[in-house]
Amino acid sequence: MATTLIKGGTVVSATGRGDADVLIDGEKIIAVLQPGSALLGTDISAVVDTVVDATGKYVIPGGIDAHTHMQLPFGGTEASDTFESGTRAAAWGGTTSIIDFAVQTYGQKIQDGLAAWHDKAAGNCAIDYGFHQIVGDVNDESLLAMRSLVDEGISSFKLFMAYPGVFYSDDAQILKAMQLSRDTGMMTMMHAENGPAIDVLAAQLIEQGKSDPFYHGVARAWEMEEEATHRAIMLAKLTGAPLYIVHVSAKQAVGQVAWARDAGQNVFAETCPQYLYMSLEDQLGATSDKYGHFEGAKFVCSTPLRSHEEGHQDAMWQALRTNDLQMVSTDHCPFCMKDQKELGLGDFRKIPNGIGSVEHRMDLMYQGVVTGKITLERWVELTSTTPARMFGLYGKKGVIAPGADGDVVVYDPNGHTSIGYGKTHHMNMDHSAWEGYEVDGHVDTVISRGKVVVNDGQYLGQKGDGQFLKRGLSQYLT
Ligand code: DUC
Ligand code: ZN
Ligand code: ZN
Repeated sequence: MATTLIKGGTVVSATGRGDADVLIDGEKIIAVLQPGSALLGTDISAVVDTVVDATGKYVIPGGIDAHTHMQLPFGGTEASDTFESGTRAAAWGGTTSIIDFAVQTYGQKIQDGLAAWHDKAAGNCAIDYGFHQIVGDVNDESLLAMRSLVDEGISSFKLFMAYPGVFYSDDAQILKAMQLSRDTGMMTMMHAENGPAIDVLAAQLIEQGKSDPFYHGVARAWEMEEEATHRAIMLAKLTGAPLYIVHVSAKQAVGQVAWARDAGQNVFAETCPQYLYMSLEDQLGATSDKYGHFEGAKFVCSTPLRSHEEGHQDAMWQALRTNDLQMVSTDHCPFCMKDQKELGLGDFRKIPNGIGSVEHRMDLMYQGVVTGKITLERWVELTSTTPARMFGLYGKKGVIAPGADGDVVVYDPNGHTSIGYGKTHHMNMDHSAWEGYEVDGHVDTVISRGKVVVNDGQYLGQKGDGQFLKRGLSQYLT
C-alpha cells in the first residue's frame, strides 16, 4: 500500500496547533510525528512513496460539508451539480466528505427514496459521502421504516416546516417524528420557516405586482424563521428529541437556539457562508444588462439572505465565536440562470431556491480567520471536527490522528483565491453568487483516504473514489 508523508507543516486541530509531520499508510493516518522524525535511523521521507511539502502551510483534517443537495429535484427542475461534478468541486475546495439528503417524496416509501439516492451517488463521487433522510411524508409506515435507518448508517432525518405541498410536515407529524428521534437517538434536522404563512405573504406580494427576486426575501421575513425555530424547539423539548436547525440566517432565530441551549436542551444549529457574507441589500442591488433586476435570482435561497442594516451577518459571526452556532455547512443547491433560475422570470416564487458554495466553504471560512472573526482552531472545528462529531463520523473523519482516514488538506496562508465563475469555480453552474469574493489563502493539496486528489492546481482524483459513509449516532448525545 502506498505511503505518504506530509512534511514540514503546522498541524491545526480544533484544540490547538503544532509543527508535525503526518504519515499515511494506504487509506489511514498511522502517525503524527515530531518534525523530521527518523525511523530506525532513516529519514522517513526517503522511504515513503510520496512526500507532500507543507512547509509554511497549515495541515488540517479534510472539510466535511454536512448539508448538500446534489441532483435535487426542486422547483420544477433539478440541482445542476451531479454527485460527480459536485463532489469533484468539493474536493477542489478542500472538502473531503459531504452529507447529502436522500429524499422521500409524498406518497413514496422511505426505502424507495433512499435507494434512489444510493443509485444516484454510488460509483460517481470523488469524495466520501453519507446521507441524511428527508422525510417528506410522515405517516405510520414511514415512522416504522425510519426505525431501521440507523442500521443503514443514516442517523439523522430532516423535516420541513416550509414548502407546503412539496416536503412539508405539520406540527402533528413533527411531534410523531420527534418521538421517534427521542427513542432511536436519530438527530431531527429542521428547516425552520413558517411555510403556510410565507406562502400567503408571497401570493399577496405577487398580487401587488412585486415579482422581482428581492421579494423572495421580503416574504420570508425573519419573524417566520424565529417563530418556526421556537416552535421546533418547543416540540423537541416536549418530546425529548435532539434537534439540529439547518441554515440559520436570522439573528432572532439564533437567539432562540441560544436560549434553548442555555436551558440545557440538546439543540444545535448551523449557518452557511451566504448568511455570513451576503445580504438582502446585495440582492436588491443586483442588476445586469441581460436580466435587469432579475439578476438577484442568483441570491435566491431559503432561508433567504437577511438585511445587513439589521445586523444579521454580524450576529452569525458572533454566534460562531460563542458557540451558539456550532458549525458551517453550505446548503449547496446550485441552479443555472439559464433555463433554471429563469423559471421565475415574472414570479419570484418560481425561482428554484439555492446557491452553489460547496467549493468555497473552506476558503470563505478561512477568510474569517484572516479578518480576525474566528481563530484558526475554530475554523477547523466549524468546518470539520464538529460536523464529524455532530453526525457520527468522528474518529474516522474530522481529526488528524492515528487510525483516522487519510483525509488531509494542506492550506497555504500565503496563497490567494479569487472566487467566481471561470476562476476557482468547478461547480456545474453558469454563474456564481460569489463573483468577486477574494480570499487570502488557498487550498494547496487535498488528500482523500490517502490519495492525493488535488495538488499544484491539478485534479488527480477519479469518479468513484468516494465511498458511502455509514454514520453512527451523534457524539454530542451518546
Ligand atoms: N433551501 C434552498 O435554498 N435550497 C434547497 C432547499 C432549501 O431548503
Ligand atoms: Zn432547507
Ligand atoms: Zn438544504
